[in-house]
Order: sequence, then structure tokens, then C-alpha cells
Amino acid sequence: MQVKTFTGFSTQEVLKKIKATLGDNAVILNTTTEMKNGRKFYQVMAAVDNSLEKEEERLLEGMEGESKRDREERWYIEWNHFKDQIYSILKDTMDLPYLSSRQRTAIRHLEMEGVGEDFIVNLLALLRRNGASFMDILGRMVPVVPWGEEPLQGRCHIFVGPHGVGKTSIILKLALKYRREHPDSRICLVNVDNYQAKGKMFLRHYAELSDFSYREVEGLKEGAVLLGEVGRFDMIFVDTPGLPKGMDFDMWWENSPIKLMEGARIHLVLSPVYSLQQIQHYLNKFQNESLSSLVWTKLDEACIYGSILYSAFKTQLPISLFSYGATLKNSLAVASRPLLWNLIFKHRLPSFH
Ligand SMILES: Nc1nc2c(ncn2[C@@H]2O[C@H](COP(=O)(O)OP(=O)(O)OP(=O)(O)O)[C@@H](O)[C@H]2O)c(=O)[nH]1
Ligand SMILES: [Mg+2]
Repeated sequence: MQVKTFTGFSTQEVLKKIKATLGDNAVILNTTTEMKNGRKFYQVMAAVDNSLEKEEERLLEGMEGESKRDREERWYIEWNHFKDQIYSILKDTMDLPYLSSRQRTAIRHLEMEGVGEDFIVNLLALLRRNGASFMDILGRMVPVVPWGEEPLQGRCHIFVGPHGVGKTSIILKLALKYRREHPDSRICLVNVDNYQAKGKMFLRHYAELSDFSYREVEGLKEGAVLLGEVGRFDMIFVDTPGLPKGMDFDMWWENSPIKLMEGARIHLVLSPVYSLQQIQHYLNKFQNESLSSLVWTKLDEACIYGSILYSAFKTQLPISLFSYGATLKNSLAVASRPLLWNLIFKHRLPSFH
């Protein structure tokens, strides 16, 4: 804090001096007056707290020193805002007499579900160009492949996604489902989540309870052992960690000991409880050409579901599974178009079927 006393024959004169010396953020601490040569003479004690300015400076310096990654992330968010505004203007200027009133209602509903402006603009453009029905066009924009069907078939399935989205839960639900459908099958649960002891214990505990094989892979050595064992199992489910800030899936995958598992299907687990902006961030973070499908969890906790359509449309990855409960029983559904449309247009969870 810098404190100074200023003097003058009028308050205006003194305030001017204070402003010139201490700036706009100065505060008056004390004022006294006395008579000098028959005129009122003012003495004003003022102060300014420089620590705030210094903090601001530090922050600005920090921004200048921000990493290329952070800058790119900021640029990406700004670009997305900008794009949304362009789409919104585009949509408003589109001539829409070719839409029936039912189609208009459906589009309004999709907007409220939060499918995103570019989804709506693309839908409108396709409706204008094609004579096909509304649901056909929507279906073509959003790929769905039920879990277990080609091209998602395979012996090894890896689940990736943000912290706490439900990766471990999905694996346990799928392993139990597979066991029910194939009672003599040999199932192996693999943990590559070497960041969190809690998730590891959870998976190992259930593997023991349900008589599944269990492996932990921390480095290349365990990875190579697992590769040698693949043929021993009918189904292998691999649990991975949520990735820390600054690490993209690409980077993690390149150094991952399970990268060499041939024909493994990688599924990105997301939830509609995240905002569309958060979903866009995760789609960016986990973007990888090896991804096979999108798995959606916590449907029971979400209030809108537009991000499910948005993500499938943007990535053209099929939706494969739905999870709609925290319990392991009766909370998993293989994705299908009827389930998806019921969820989007009627907010009906798969459990109602
Ligand atoms: N309501 C609801 N809760 C769920 C669902 N799936 C998972 N959960 C809960 O979400 C929490 C996190 O689930 P996990 O399976 O541990 O998530 P994860 O992605 O493995 O988490 P990390 O390993 O910490 O990254 C747990 O309390 C689960 O019971 C779901 O579909 N609905
Ligand atoms: Mg986990």
C-alpha cells in the first residue's frame, strides 16, 4: 500500500493531484482543512493498494507465458462460439416454407435438446435437398450400431473417457451380460489405470467375485504378457484412466502398453450430463482414428440428450451402448434406433422397454 498526503486550496485541485500520482484506484484516508492567507487550505491523505495491480500484471504475464496447447484450446473455444453465431445467423436467414408443421415442431424440440446449431443447419439443408422422410434423414446423420454387431465385434474392447464417466461400471455390466449369455466363456478384465488405486480395487474385487480373470498392465512387460494370453480368452475388457489436463488420448495411446493389441475395439464413454461445450472438449481430447464407437452413460441423470446426436453426427462414430443407472443390474441397453428416438423425443429411458 502506498500512502501520500496531498495539499491545495480547493478539493478539485487536490483530487486532480491524487489522480495524477496514485491513479484511479486511490482511496481517501483522511481530510483536514486550515486557513492560510485567509483562504481554506486542504490536506488530504490518500492511498493506493498496488498488490491488486501487481496480481493483474502477474496474471497477464502468465497468459503471455501460457503454453501453445492452452492457447490452442482457448482459440478452439473462441472459434466454436464464433461458428455457433454464424450457424445461428444462417439458420435464421434460411427460407423454410418446405417444412411441415410437424417437422418444425421436431426441429424446435431438437434445438431444445441441445443438438447444436450446426446439427440443425445440416438437418435443414438435407431436408431441403432430399425428398426423404424426416426420420430417415435424421437416421442418416446419426450412426447407430448395436453392441455386438459388425463392425463392433471382436474379442478385445478398450474403454476410454473422462474421469468418473462410468468406464469401470460399463465394463462390469458388459462382463456380467456376456457371462449370462455365454455361461462357459472365459472373460478377462484388464486394468491399465495405473493412476488410481480405487478404480483398480473396484475392478479386481468384482473380477474375484464373479470369477473373471484379472490382469494389471502398467508397462510394456505386462503388455507383452497379455498379448501372449489373448487367445486364452473369449472376451477381454480393458479399463483405462481418465487423462490429466494437457494429455490427449493420442499422446497416451502412442505410449500405451496395450497399443499392440490387434483388432481391439476402442470405445469412447461419454455422458449427456456434460454440457455441449464440455462434450466438444472431450471429443477433441479423445479424438483418435482407432475409435470404434460411442458409449453413453448416466442417461438417468441427464435432463436433455442432444449431445448424443451431436457427437455421433460430428464424429460419425456409431452409438453402441446406453447405461442408465448406478447399479450393475438392469441398467445397460444395447443401442438401437427405437431406443434412441424414444430417449430424444420422449425422454424415455431404455428401462421402459
Ligand atoms: N446414475 C448413474 N450412475 C452411474 C452410471 N454409470 C456409472 N455411474 C456411477 O458413476 C460413478 C463413477 O463410475 P465409474 O465406473 O467408477 O467411472 P470411471 O469412468 O471408471 O471413473 P474413473 O476410473 O475414476 O475415471 C460411480 O459412482 C458409478 O456408480 C449410470 O449410468 N448412471
Ligand atoms: Mg474407473
